[in-house]
Amino acid sequence: MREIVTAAMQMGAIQKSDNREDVVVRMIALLEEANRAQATFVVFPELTLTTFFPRWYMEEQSEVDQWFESEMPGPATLPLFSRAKELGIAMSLGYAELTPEGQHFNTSILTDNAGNIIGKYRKIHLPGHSDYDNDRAFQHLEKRYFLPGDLGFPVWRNLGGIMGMMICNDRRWPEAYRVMGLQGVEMVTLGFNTPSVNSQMGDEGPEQRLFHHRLCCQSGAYQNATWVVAVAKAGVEDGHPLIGGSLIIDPNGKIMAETQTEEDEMIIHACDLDACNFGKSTIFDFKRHRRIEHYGLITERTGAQTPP
Ligand code: CDT
Repeated sequence: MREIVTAAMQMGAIQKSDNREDVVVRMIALLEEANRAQATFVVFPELTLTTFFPRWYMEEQSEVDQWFESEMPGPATLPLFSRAKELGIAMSLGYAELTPEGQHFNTSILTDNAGNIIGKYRKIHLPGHSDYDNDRAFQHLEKRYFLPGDLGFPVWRNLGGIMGMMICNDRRWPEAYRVMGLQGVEMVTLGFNTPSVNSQMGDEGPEQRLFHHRLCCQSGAYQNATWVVAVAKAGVEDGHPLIGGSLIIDPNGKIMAETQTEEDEMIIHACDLDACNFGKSTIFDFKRHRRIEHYGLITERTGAQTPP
């Protein structure tokens, strides 16, 4: 057995007016709870430190930049890193990254249990749009505020296992899991901010949104024989609801734990990475069964083209 006691740290709503210091206090409270439950690895959501600001249309770059972190840890996040180090707890954490070169990314980092950052992933599948869209009930401006990630889908050895990260919309794309699956990934972490209603189809509410979310995460886990730990920022942010449904999913695609609220809520599971071995050596033994000579279109073509 190679068990990692893993906690999904769902965060409830963060309002526009909330500050990072207060959010970090909430995060440390969850960290203490995870420690009492003997977790050694915790996963926080996408853009953990602030409200989901891409719902707001902004024209001034200085206004946009206030939502970004130019250092990690920075003054507001240092207490979290210090406490995690004292407790020997490794973390996965999402935030908006502003690089020294002035680039903006939707980023997730991985730390070891001594508080060192050992991995960084920048969100590749950015949903939404770049310009104000009158036809939507609310905006989703990730394409305006972020560049597409430039680091690929790497994996890292941590806590005795092989770990990868993706962010929110990435979970809807099987390619993201598979690129990590081809590197032997045993646990994928992913944070999300998913609006409870489809801005382009009001009939699509939380039930359907949760269905699609579980469907993507469970199939990604099963088809790559990996644990998936999916963590929400949930609740109503300045009138805009986000789904909860944080999940810990085993390599068979089964949900082992799921949050029940849209508040700050921890769920925990002892994830045995050796449970990945059976799937990886049988039905999803990629080396024996994949037929890459037929997969060329996946990298040659972006959009669908129908036959004449
Ligand atoms: N944060 C994020 O990626 N949210 C998307 C919303 C898609 S609708 C524009 C998601 O896939 O949940």
